[in-house]
Amino acid sequence: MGLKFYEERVFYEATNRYFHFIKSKTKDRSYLYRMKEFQQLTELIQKNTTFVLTTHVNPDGDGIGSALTMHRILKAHKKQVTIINVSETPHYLRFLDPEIVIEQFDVQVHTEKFASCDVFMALDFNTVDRMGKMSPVFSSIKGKKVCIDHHQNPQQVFDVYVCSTYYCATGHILYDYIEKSGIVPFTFEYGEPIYAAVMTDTGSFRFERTTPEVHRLAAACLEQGVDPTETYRKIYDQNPFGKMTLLGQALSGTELFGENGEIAVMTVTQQQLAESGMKEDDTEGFINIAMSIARTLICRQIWRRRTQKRGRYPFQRRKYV
Ligand SMILES: [Mn+2]
Repeated sequence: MGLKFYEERVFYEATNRYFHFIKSKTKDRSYLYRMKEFQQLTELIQKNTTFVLTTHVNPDGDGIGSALTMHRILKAHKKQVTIINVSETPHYLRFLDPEIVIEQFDVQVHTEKFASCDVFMALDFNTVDRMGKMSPVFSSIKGKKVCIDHHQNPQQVFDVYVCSTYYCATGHILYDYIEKSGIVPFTFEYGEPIYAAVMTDTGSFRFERTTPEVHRLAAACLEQGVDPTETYRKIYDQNPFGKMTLLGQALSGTELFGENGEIAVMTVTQQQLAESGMKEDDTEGFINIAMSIARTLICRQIWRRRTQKRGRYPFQRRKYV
């Protein structure tokens, strides 16, 4: 009984946070003119030579796509630029980086690069802890620190912010920047990573920030030769069979709470993970499938771990939708 009560309590917390998020989002009118930030960014690019870019731990399509887009903008301006990520590029996003310009963080090799670069850019995250085990190098950076991101409440540790929750993805910010600043002509080499960034962060053009402007962005990418069918297939149709059997188990164990079943609870056990041969990261997207249950507004995915010592079931927050 204790377990049930705890589950319900955390789900009501999740509900409150969700409505707070929606309320705060509608107040954001700061997107109307981003030109000041875009001019700052252009000046930084023009006046400096060495750049280090990074995205968050466990990068998604937006993180990888944005980093590659900025890398290509800087290369077009003959800058020295390195992308250093803490996690390796997920296999389904490697087609975006055919020349393998993204490097994975190595303390020995990269510490000096962070310390000595003219400009450091954080793409698709806004707090230092999202750099995972790479976080300690942040304080060694002597150059300008730039945050380019679309999440709420950026940490006050950067020198320049190109941030607004108006945008559906960091790739959307970069598209707007290219369009408004004319820093580079918009071609396929920017269109492909930007399309992947926006497609993944909007849940394939269906989440709330999918505006007419976002569809015009998609149209511009297609005009440059991006193939929507192929891009989707490369990113999403890559599931190992074990992931599908795990999804089946997670769905058959899903429970509904609330008066009309507005809250869905999906549980994945460590035993199920082990049996399917999958890792926690492989459950990415499960929550969206639970959200497709009619009338469900909130879903939370729970990890149930049985600790050897006490035989308890601690919970870990996974994701709010
Ligand atoms: Mn993003």
